[in-house]
Amino acid sequence: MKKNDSRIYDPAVECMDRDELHRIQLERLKETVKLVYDKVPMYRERMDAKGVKPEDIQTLEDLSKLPFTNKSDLRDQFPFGLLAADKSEIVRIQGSSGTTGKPIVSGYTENDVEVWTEMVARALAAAGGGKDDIVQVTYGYGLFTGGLGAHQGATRIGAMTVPMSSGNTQRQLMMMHDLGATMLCCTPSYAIFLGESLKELGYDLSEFQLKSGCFGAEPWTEEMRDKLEELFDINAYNIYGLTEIAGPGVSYECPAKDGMHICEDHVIAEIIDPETGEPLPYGTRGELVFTTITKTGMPMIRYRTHDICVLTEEPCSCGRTHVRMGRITGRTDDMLIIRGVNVFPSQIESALLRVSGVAPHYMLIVDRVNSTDTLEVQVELTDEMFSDKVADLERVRDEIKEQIKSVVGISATVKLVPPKSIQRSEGKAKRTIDKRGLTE
Ligand code: DLL
Repeated sequence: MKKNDSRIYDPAVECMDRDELHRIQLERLKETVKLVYDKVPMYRERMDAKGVKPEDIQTLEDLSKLPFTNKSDLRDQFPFGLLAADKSEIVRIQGSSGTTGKPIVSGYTENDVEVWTEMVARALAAAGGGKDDIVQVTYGYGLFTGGLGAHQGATRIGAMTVPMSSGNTQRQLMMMHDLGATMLCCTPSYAIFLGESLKELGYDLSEFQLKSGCFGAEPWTEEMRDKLEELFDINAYNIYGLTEIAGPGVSYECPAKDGMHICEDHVIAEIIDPETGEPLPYGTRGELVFTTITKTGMPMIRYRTHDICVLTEEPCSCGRTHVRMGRITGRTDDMLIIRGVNVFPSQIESALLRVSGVAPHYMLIVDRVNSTDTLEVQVELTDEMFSDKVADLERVRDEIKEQIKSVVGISATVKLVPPKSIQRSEGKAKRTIDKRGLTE
């Protein structure tokens, strides 16, 4: 593994005394609560319903008096219902998958883009990034926050930024080799695929300059870290984030590689019991909840991420004082992340419903073959279709594939199965079999 030349981007903030940090958090929390109460009808109505006024927030513990926010709120308020700023102040829209075919979107003011940029700059510096680096950004550019987020952070640290976006493996490797990229930002699964392709295409690793990578947007494991560090001879760092809060950089790993520091001067993290909604102490596994305290476009109050992890307040050997979150070990909902794309079974269902002749009985089988996620969608035929000609069945299969691609944005293998062959469940239908072993 290459030498670790990690830096602390903003020591005054990242290594701040925790009492001082809490003081800043409280001040910012009060401002944010007042802002949403004044500007966002949904928050005002919910706070009124709970009998909470902005003045009731006097300590950080008072946060638990506030109502939760969910992905469904972003869907219901789509596209601009949750804005706390005037639309004319919004300079960017980013988005991610919702539970239906429509994405959920978040609006950013200039301030929000700045805050987010700073978060990613911290992550890249922690991974050794600086002005002498060449950062290859292989996250997708577009509504997805990966590409533009990493791009902004890399530009901020003064690195030479290479906006490759995702896909086209041969071209990625050629550029990485010819430009001498020193850092790579992409999903961990694609990074493994790139590393394996590098070998297969006969490249000599000693001709590459790569020293580290910031990998995230999907769950991964320590085994994958070992593999990546070996394949590229680099330091592989985890980076976490979500569109609703900012994008990548909400938390990031330092050289201790023992959890991701949360940018606590910009967000307050809680762990709650997903069943009861009660806050849980540090060290207990539960659902991660974020409240933004510096966002002005679309602040989020107690946003339930559905990601399961543990928070620790234990001091870190790197000197940063912000709490760390462990790897995401599961979700409390049925969201899958396939090739870095968030996929809800309900989206597949709505794609199937657009095709006549198929029953709404289906099963998603997710696997990882040669380091690439695969999705097989097994779809039950109706009795009428079952007796149809092969050509007709092929047409149905192609149509399903097309609809899935258009609704979900990823390609799937479609397998038509006989009527009544997919097991019926008495309770909540089990729609997915995930064979990747990434979550508990
Ligand atoms: O995935 C933002 C991002 C881009 C993070 C690039 C890191 C790197 P969304 O598309 O909104 O945003 O998806 C957010 O992805 O709630 C987690 O379930 C999952 N996720 C993100 N990072 C990690 C990670 C981006 N490091 C959802 N480990 C989150 C595990 C992750 N899961």
